[in-house]
Amino acid sequence: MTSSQPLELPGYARVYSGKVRDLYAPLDESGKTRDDLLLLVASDRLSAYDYVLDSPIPDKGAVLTQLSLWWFEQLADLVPNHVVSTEVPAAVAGRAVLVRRLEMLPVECVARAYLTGGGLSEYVADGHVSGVALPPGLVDGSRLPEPVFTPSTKAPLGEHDQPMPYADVERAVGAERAAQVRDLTTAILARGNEIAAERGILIADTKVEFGLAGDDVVLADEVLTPDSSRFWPADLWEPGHPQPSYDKQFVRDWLTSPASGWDRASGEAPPALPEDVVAQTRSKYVEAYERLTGRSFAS
Ligand code: Q0T
Repeated sequence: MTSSQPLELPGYARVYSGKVRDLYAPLDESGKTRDDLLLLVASDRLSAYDYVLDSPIPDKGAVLTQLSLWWFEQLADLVPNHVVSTEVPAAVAGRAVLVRRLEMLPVECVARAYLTGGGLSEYVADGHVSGVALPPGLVDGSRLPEPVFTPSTKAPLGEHDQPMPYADVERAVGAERAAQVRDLTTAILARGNEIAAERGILIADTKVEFGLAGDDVVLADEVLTPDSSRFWPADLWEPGHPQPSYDKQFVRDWLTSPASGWDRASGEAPPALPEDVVAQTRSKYVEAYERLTGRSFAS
């Protein structure tokens, strides 16, 4: 079963729908929303070129949820996480997690291990990314000497995150907290790449979100999935040009081919995907999960 529409879940109130995930609050016996827990539900929706496509990818929500849970375990010695339970309603089995409701920090915590995208644009302009000076001669796809923290603002749905100067992070959360989340974010990406590199995947960059439980910083949201990170196939890595995406390359290639009949510049929504593109894309998510975790994905 493919799941792309937000559901009505008995016993829960929907509190937020993002591009690809939905958040619910559990209701207590008297029907009031509990303030201590949330249900984070991953859909099978796929975004590409800033559109949520009409064609869901079967099992994508479950694969990414299981991958995120596996990464939380791999990172548990670095940072506590928000997971409370994987016992969830049958309608969202495998693709939802019950989490601790945190006071979220108002920062998208991004770290980059390879240079591309917005980080590359900043580097080309003045040799820095997010205030950090980089060596000369780097090109699209170059590995950075070490992961760099490049925070961004949380933009409302439909808008793009903006780079956030580190001094603004300090003003928003305090200098000590800023240094803590900076160091955690780069450590998460470094650990991710240590593990992924042995398994043929490079993680170019990633976005994580932290919340507070009292004074403790807790890792929230999803972690080191292809939706929160750029995954690249290691065997095709060749600095000097844009790298193929591990998960979305079939979709991008088809949407930009004459076969789709779609013109990205037209402002029109992209067409539905052919079933072979859907199947190939599903296979890439499953392959990433199986390579990284060494587990088989049984749907
Ligand atoms: C959150 C309190 O994109 C988001 O949700 C996807 C639907 C971002 N988001 C996270 C929260 C979480 C989490 N995760 C938490 N543990 N506690 N808020 C709110 N929005």
